[in-house]
Amino acid sequence: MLIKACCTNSTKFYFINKIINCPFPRVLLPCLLITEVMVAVQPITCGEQKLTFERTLIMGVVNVTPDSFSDGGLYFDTKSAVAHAKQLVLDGADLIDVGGESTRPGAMPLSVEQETQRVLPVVTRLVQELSVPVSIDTHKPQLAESCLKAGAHLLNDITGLSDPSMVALAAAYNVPVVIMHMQGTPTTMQEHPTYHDVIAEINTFFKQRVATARAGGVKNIILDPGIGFGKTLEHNLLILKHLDAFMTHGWPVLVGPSRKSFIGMITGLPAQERLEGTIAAVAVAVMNGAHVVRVHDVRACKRAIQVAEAIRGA
Ligand code: HH2
Repeated sequence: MLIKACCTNSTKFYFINKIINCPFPRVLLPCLLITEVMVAVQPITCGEQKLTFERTLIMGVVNVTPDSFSDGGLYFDTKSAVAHAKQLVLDGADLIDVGGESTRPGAMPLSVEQETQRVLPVVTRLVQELSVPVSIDTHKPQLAESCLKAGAHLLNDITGLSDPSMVALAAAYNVPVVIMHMQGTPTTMQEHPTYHDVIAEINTFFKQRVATARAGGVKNIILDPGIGFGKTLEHNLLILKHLDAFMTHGWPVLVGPSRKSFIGMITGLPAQERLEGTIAAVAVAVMNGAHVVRVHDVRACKRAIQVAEAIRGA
């Protein structure tokens, strides 16, 4: 059922079929305002491949950094980063996302030269040696262009295309872009995240950035509400609970809860011990329609996704 009904609060969505089947008196139905039609997403062309989203896809994370919040230093040299990416593909990753700059809260920006030195050799090898699309996690146009020239298939921009050069690059190289929402910058984003209505405000951001990207010639877009990027614990929980509210733009939705601090706030556990919390968040995301999940623990999440999808499809 693709038509959605919406109550006065934009965060409260109900599928009409659920309402009709439920014991609420039918007289309530006219009170509901049908505001949005959920559009089935089109396949996205990614290099030679088409991502069809018939199931939730897995984006495996490769951090070529000394300081990432959960795996900093583990894959800092090209050899171990490439080996790790290959293992993630064997584990079930549908895409690989390569990043060279940590975006953990409080992180200081890196120069484009340093970031390029870290990721370009990795991306260059992965596009030749992997069977899945390779994404570059950067907001710096100079690095993005070097990676696109080397054959990268997708741009993952945590600043949501705030730099117009990123729009121009995605259009010129005809690659899909992940438009992620963030309030503030990684250095300051967790100081005082404030929203009147987090879901509505992210949707407004998506509307604006999608319009800019489309006007600039970008053909394929993936939307990401940006778990942990200028969000409190409550904001992150609401985003996961109401993930389907972001499906109304007609573009696939990606979500990245993996090992993030909101899981630590709930469980009291450090980043290396957040696998079970990650799996719970991924299962909820799948139930709420996530098209792509960005995770570190691909094998375990793949198994959890298979079960969540079977339940969703029952
Ligand atoms: N999260 C991180 C980095 N990039 N990109 C998207 N689209 N969505 C996310 O949620 C996202 C992202 C942070 O995770 P990680 O890369 O593991 O950590 P670090 O930034 O410390 O390297």
